[in-house]
Amino acid sequence: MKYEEQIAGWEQLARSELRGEIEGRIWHTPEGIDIKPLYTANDLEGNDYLGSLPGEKPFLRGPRATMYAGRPWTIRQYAGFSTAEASNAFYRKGLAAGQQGVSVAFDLATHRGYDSSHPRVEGDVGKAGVAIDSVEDMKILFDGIPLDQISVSMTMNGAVIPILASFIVAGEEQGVPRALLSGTIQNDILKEFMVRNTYIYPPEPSMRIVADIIEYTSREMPKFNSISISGYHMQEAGATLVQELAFTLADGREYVRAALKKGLDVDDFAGRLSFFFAIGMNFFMEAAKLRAARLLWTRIMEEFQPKKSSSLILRTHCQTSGVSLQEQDPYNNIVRTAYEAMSAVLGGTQSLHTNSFDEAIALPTEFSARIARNTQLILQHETAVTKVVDPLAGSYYVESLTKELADAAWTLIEEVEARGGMTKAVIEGLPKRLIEEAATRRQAAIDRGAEVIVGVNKYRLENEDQINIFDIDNKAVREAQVDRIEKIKRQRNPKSVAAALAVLERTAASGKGNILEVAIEGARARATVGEISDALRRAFGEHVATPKVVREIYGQAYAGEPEYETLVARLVALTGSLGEKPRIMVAKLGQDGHDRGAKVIASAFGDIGFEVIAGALFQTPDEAADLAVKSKVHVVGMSSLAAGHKTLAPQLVEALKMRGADEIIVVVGGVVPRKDYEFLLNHGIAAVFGPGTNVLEAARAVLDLMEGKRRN
Ligand code: 2CP
Repeated sequence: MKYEEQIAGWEQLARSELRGEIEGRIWHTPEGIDIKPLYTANDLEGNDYLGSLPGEKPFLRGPRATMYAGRPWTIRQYAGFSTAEASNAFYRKGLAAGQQGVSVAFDLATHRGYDSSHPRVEGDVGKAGVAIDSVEDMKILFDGIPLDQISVSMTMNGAVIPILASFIVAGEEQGVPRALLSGTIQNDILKEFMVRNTYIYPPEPSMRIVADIIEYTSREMPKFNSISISGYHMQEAGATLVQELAFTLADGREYVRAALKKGLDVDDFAGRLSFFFAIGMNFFMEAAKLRAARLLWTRIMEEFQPKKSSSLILRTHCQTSGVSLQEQDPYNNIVRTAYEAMSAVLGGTQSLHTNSFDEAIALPTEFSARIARNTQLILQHETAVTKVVDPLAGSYYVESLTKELADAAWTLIEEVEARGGMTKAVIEGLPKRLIEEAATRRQAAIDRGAEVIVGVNKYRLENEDQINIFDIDNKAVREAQVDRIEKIKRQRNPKSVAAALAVLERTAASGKGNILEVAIEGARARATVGEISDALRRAFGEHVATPKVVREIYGQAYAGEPEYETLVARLVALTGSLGEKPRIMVAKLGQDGHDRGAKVIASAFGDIGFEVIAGALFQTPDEAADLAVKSKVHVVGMSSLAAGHKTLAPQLVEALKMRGADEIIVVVGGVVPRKDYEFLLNHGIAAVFGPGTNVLEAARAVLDLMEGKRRN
């Protein structure tokens, strides 16, 4: 029988099993790729890469010939909290228990270039990462960890100059010359403007910083990866896998151009560019995404005509998806993470972080961190997945998916190119808008139950057992950091500090010289992270984003559905009785730049019929209260994802009271552990919406509060 006839036979069988058309079983993915129930050899037609081998161009099957059969991926768990001492102890324990590399999470004050003593960061110090104010903290962070043997990743973008400078000096003072330091600095500023928001300076000088770091590390630190070009945060912010792939690679191309503009030879730095992707729950598509990424990166790099084949290779770190973790029935997260980890490994990652099951609500405990690490150890030692290179190769489905993803991403990459490259596209706001639209669409799909999340919108438990979670005494950390800063300032030579900072400011302002090179002198003289950042602020200015809200995506997804229309009608009635639309301000306080939740809420509430005022990022409680009063809002919705809520929410309530505006209803949404609800409710917060809240339910609750207030 001919193959076509065989397939026609299958179709007939399938129709009779389904008692209907097969077309109804096609899954229309958010990526715009239609997934069929069956893939056959016909789907491989026109696929030019089936015969390629791992370690060879175009590296689709892996960057190394032997992959994990030669050396397994690095188990690199991202961690950091409170003080350098506490984080150091955590790293040492992790390394003793099988972790193979270190990955530092800094707190948001450090990310944004503020010392712990700065008044703007009161709620942020030591919360979502470790507080690092100077070389002294950095030395404690790596005490007893040999920096010539253990590779260190540092997730830092905004304050990348003082942090990398302090790391280099800490290495030197540990007896490890910079040429022997191995590791990776994230140093990927473009995605900060799109989604992650820990930028400090405007895009153009920020790109110079990236290029200066590539220049310096390629010359002085041959074992160090100068950048980790990251799609992770795009997916976390709601990007489809095609968007994540396209924008990340387009960012990479932009960084290569920035480095070439500095006069570097492509072969001197390309081999030390690295990548970072998220791995979510779409199991095969995620693995295919990594294969497609390597294929497309080779295509992009060939344009620059490198001589070394290593310049064409995409090497990547992966992290299991944070947004796939749920607060409800949290042990399910262990299962989710294990599947995601397997997908990353089948896709051929070089390094991997597996999330802890409690990370939807707090930083990991020792217990949850152990399970996360063991998830990878079990993969490496018990499942035999390391024995064979690229085991998915030749799969009709995965090969077809790899090509479809690559084609779709390439179209988007070309669109960015037509707009003049990624820096321009970012300034115009194209990627940010597309990602926010995708995020809003997805939220509507979850709220409507079209996308099932077990334990959240289906199979939900009636009673949830509370799990132990880890909390940080933010006040104690801040006091300890302030004491250390004061001690350093007493002991250092003020003249050397002032001179180093003046040189740094001049180097930045003049556009000549290497900023990292001169910042190292500042760090050595014990200039703090805040002082070095301020010198650059004086030269470059600061970036201030204007918040924009996407419209008519959430509403469209719900159009005509009774529960949505009922809510819209309630809004119309309330608007009639108020004589104006109910006004809600969505506020982000402190240095928490995670704005996916805030953006989705603003967008959905706007569609339902509220007038939405989107507050700027990084406001203090006083600034937010001023804006709320000026805008005459009825409700402030504070979105908190970085654990600052217990400090910042009561301060906001107080600030409104001081302005005589205590009639404004304050609600809090985001990553708020249940054990904090009572505290917030006792401090003037009217309602708390934790992770997994259905947006329509939140809107209903806000309306109840407003109507209740009018009746009283
Ligand atoms: C690898 N090697 C091999 C083989 N495989 N040698 C022989 N046979 C093999 N099969 C060699 C490599 O060439 C390298 O040596 C060494 O072994 C280490 O391997 P690697 O593949 O380079 O692994 P790595 O050192 O772990 O580096 C992986 C990355 C790096 C991806 C290149 O950039 C990295 O570690 N990134 C991590 C980023 C990270 O952790 N980010 C955290 C994000 P040579 O070096 O001598 O060649 S935190 C996220 C949060 C959410 C946030 O951002 O907010």
